[in-house]
Amino acid sequence: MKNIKLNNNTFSQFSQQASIPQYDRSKVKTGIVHVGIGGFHRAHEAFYTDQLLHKEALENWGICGVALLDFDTKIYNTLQEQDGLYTLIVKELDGSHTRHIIGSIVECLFAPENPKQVIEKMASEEVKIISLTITEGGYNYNEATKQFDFTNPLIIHDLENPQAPKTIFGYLTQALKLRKERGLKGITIQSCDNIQGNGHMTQNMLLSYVAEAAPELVDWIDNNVSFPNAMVDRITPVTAPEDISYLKETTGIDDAWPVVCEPFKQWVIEDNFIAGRPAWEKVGAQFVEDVVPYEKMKLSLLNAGHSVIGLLGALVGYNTIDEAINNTNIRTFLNHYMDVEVTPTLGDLEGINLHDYKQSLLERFGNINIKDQIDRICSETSAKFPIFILPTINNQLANKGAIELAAFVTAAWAIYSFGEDEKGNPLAIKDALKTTLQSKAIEAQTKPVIFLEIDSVFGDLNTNSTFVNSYTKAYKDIQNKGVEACVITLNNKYDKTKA
Ligand code: CS2
Repeated sequence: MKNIKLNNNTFSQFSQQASIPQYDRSKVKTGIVHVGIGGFHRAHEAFYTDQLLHKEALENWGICGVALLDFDTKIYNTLQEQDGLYTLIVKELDGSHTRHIIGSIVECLFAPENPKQVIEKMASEEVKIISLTITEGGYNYNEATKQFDFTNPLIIHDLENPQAPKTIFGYLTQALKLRKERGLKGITIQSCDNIQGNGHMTQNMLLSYVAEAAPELVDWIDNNVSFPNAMVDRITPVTAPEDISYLKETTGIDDAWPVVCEPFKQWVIEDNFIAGRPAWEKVGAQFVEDVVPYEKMKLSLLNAGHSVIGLLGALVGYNTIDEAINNTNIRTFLNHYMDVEVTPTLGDLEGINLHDYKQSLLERFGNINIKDQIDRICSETSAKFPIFILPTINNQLANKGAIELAAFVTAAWAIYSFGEDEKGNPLAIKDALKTTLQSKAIEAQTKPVIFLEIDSVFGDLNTNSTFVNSYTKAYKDIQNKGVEACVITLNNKYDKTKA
């Protein structure tokens, strides 16, 4: 098969191999600036928006994708060369692939190359929404102080160089300043990251920064910017080289960076858009008044579930989530964790069948076609743990509930951070706190509690004797017997308690 590079001139040739944009892309104008054009955005918001552009003649909701970091050069160059087009490959449960060529990203900007252009774009009148996928760590929140981290060198840089910022906070501040000066009213800043109360978090962190950088802007933001909370969901593994070559070989589509994802998708959003919004509900998003329970459920079951399987699975020696969850002992452990320790913390979830939700997670994690990398799941655990697992622990401790399984996972993370699995193979630790994690992990081998002293991750958990005792016991058990033997013992105990 002849391979053809994907771009605006060629995409219509692929109508047999994929669904293609049926709308006139040249008419679509930017209404959304999205920061962070990695896989997740392209499998989620950009997909929903593309679907909507098929339904509505409203062409003012195109997306301008912004690559914020130096590290994003490759995705920026790829999307530039492909006129914003890319292939979304949905890996169905039966092993087949459904392909969509997505056309909703109509412009791309590379912030490190031209910060002014990005600020101008965010400040332009036609932009009504600035949405973000900047990862859990991108919000610059410190778990120990419960505040914005002004010691971050990038933040110090932005305060000193307001015209050439490096962080999202520097960019937003400059753009909002311009909007105020120009008399523009109303813009929504919409987080699409996995954080409890992601809208509130964005608002609080931005206002903390602005209070230092441009205090005169605080009132204007209070009156003119809305920050909807949202729950976002679609498992999107890192695209593997085989995904790119398989697409080329089977379809002739030469796409330098397609995105692969699972069939499931969910987006539950608070309807709080001060300057209007696309009718995403027409393509499956849910608008609700209170998104908190949905967020809590997803973060503490799905995302925490991922971390549980990832950390235990990595130590046992698995590479992908499906391999680990298809080990019955690990699967049963996760079931117990969800039922015994997470479920009591979730409160009322009107209209949701929690039992079905938990079962669906096991099915999604078990999808053998997805091949979601354990490396991806365990990366940046220092930013994920405080959001995915710590709230469950704190809640359970406050209510004198069980924490043994969460303590076991924490111990597994401490041992994981040493950088070797149980077979002696190296584990690639990818984490902003890597150096700290590794030095604490070494000390923890003789005194496990030392790992809990990383207060930006654990807060004051190291002072809670119930947790420390359980964690220390788990640590020693794993050291002596290995993860799987311990998991079997715990499963036996909880099988009986639940029976
Ligand atoms: C994962 C998420 O990063 C992680 O650890 O749990 O990326 C997860 O796959 C998505 O949130 C699914 O919606």
